[in-house]
Amino acid sequence: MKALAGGCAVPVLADSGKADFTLRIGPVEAEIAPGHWIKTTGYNGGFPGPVLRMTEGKPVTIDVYNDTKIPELVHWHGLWIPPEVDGASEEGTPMLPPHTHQRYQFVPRPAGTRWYHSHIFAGRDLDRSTYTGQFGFLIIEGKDNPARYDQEILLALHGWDPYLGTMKGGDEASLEVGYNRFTVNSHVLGMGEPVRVKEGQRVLLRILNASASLFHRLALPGHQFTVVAMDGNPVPSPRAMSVLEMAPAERIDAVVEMNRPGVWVLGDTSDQFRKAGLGIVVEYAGQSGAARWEPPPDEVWDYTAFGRGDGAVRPRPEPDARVPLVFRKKWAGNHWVDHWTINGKEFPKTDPILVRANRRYRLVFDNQSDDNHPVHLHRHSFELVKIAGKPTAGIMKDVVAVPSRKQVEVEFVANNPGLSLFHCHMQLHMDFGFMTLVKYEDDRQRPELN
Ligand SMILES: [Cu+2]
Repeated sequence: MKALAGGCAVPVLADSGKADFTLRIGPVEAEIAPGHWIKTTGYNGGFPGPVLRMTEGKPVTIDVYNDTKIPELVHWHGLWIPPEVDGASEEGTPMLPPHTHQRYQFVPRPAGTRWYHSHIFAGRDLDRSTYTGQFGFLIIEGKDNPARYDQEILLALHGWDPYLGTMKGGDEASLEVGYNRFTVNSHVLGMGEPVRVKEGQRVLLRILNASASLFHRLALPGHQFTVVAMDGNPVPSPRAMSVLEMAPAERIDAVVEMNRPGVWVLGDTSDQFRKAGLGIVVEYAGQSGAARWEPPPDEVWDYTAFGRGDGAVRPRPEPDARVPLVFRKKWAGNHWVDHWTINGKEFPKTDPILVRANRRYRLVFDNQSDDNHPVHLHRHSFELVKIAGKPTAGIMKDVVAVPSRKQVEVEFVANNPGLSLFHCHMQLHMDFGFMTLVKYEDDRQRPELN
């Protein structure tokens, strides 16, 4: 991305010069709680990885070094970039072999809170992919910043010491992933630096659920979160909430007015998760003492609360096509990992979602299972249209949680040709069938795909 020096006609090699960012994938040892060490894989020697701040529309170069023993791949989650660099081998991004490096170049867009993470198959190996410390914020600054705030705080949630076990009991004792410890950023609740605030400040929290499989609900006693963006995209109706619910891979930007001085726990509403570390202390200037927790009021999390007010009444133009996608569990047996199907088939045998450029598609998710699934579409954003029967408009996301036994409808414009992965973001689900590809039928530039 280096400019040619004054009038020189010699082309500059694409990989010459210093990259804007460098990531080294390698082993990490970290003390997340007193005497409790985690051995994992991370970026640049720790977790979360470095915050990558980019400007919308300004090309960037990123050098990624793989210092591990296995092929790796970094996915730039939520960006509208080509499949060759998106970071999904299913789309055609080349894997990064052990002890090699690769330079990635792309134009970052759209603006907002994005992130990056490993996107490889883990299967039953819980030392791989999103179970590890390979996650970090990627923030794309836009031309105008809609939220006014005095301080910005980044919080990434993650589970540790994962194990495969039977959580529910009963007849269908399938294996699921559990965790013994949780961190916000690099430490369990109570260890590490608190979030330091001052009375009267407006603090912008950018929160990322970097869990490989768990939903989290967060509260900060006596405070409200005004949700201004979801998955990095401004919501039409910002709204104050006592509790934030986040599916794996979701991001929320929320502004908190610091108007209740004290020392507080910003943590998971589940006692079990919070006591296992999922939280961080918020400390007002001049205040001291033990951090306090109070259970929040009961509150229902409903995406449509943040939608355009007229979403329920204004007629919506009919999409060019509707694509029904039925999600089902294929029980594999007691103490086995379940398999998952989309329209009756497991990846890689799933039917691709065929699209034509610049047409609008309605994806109709029908979750015929007992789990909630956070589904993710690569390289595109989609608009929420209907959540469990409730119409809405104007909320743009790249992950949506489809509740158990419910239907969710979203629309997207096929405006970024090339293979695009669609999958459940729970690592155990995507690895056992819950994945398919969006394929452009008129993609002449990529004849090998036809
Ligand atoms: Cu799932």
